[in-house]
Amino acid sequence: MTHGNELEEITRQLRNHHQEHLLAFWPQLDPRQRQELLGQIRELDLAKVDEWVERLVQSAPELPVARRDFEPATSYGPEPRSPAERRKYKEAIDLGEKLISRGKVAAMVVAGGQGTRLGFDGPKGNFPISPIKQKTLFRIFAETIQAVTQRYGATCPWYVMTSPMNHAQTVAIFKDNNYYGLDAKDVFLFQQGTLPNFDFDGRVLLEDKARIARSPDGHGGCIRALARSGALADMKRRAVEYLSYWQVDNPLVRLFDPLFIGLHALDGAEMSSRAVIKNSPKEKVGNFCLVDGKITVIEYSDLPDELAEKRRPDGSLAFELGSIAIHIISTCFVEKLSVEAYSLPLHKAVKKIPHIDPQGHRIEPKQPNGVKLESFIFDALPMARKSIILDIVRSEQFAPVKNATGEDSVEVTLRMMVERAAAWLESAGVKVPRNPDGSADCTIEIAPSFALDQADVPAKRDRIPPIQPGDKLYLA
Ligand code: UD2
Repeated sequence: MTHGNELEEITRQLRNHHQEHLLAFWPQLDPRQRQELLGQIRELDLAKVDEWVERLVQSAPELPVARRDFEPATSYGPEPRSPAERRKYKEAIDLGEKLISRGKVAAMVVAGGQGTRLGFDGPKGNFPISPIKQKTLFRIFAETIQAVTQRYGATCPWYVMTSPMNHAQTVAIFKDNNYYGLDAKDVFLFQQGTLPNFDFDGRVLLEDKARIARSPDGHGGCIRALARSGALADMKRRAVEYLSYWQVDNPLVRLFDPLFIGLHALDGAEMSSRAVIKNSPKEKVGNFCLVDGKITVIEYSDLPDELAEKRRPDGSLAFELGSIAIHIISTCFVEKLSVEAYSLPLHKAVKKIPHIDPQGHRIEPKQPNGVKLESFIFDALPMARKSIILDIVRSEQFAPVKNATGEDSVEVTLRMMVERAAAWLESAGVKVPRNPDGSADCTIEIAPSFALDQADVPAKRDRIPPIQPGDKLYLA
């Protein structure tokens, strides 16, 4: 097809799908820009675009299921609740350790988000968070992986999902930091896909005259990205069977937890989750519900108030299990999901989207002006043959850094890191100076090389000096 014919054909198609404005600036573009724009338009699946506009952009978001169908989900507790469970936990820990030491478990972090709420310039994984050494999130995870590798004598590959918005920067950060001491061949950085952005009338927005406005396709995009990037093939080559999945914002996450991995494997689960007991009915975490007998996450914004507020006779919340986005995912399940038939549903997010207007002027909106579409990894849960939930003690494993101030802020995360370290030392008989309000009157940072969890501390008791009020103590 000649260039002219192709342009005519594309114009006709765009007109049929009410997207002809994408070529509005064609006469002003140079040949390179024209090629670029045509390439982007060719990549748009216009039939899908129509479907998204009708079903998502122009309609109110649908509840995933009718509200009468929600039931609270149940979980394993952080500690066994019966002698039979005690035996099962022991068996699970043994199995989990065996799987890690045989190299069957890999780490996977989703780090493609734009981190706008934190107001940090650059990939969020590069945010310095540790209380004394100012280690970045990426460094803390890398040191944890290294400590696990040393403990179990196995290679634990690390898959890091980025997005086109931060991939090059993330790669440069890993290179500049020499992969934080990990072997570069065991760190696999791969990019998620993007989806076009829309105005409220369903028109695809232009970022500039030759470029369609797009944004990352959500953490659910990891399924397709794992397959497309070759990461899934890499896992299969290494005979990895389980992925330890987490979000880049949580420095307390316990990677490679033998109990969690072992319970998942013993129960024959395909995708499993960690949960916190919610601290309020509307805490901003997903809610684990049972829908048609399947574990399903309903986002806080979608759980009807009367269910969020519902209480049991003992006063606890009926829907108390909050999703903290920590999962074990079997690689065979990823493979199953990566087949089109299992594609995850898209959700609509109304956002402020910079774009150019029909006159070509750059607009930086002050109010939400359009729609981004995303898929969520937790929507895969009901597709799993079997799924289990394991509660955590919040102060041990969950302190996401999301905001500059207020809840889930840097200050809260820092405090939780210090308090966890203090609690670990106290459990080994170390005297930690405390303020009248009970908070630690000192700053403590424990490197993963020193302890991966509380149980590692007693053996190193003689390496811990006495702590005076106001001290800064780094243990590595
Ligand atoms: C997420 C969960 C919420 C709860 C909470 C725990 C959703 C919709 N909600 O809330 O239920 O579990 O976390 O902290 O997920 N990301 C990508 N690519 C994308 C979008 C996000 O990699 O296209 C990553 C991002 O880098 C981050 C994670 O996914 O690591 C979470 O994204 P978020 O900060 O948008 O999620 P949040 O805080 O709304």
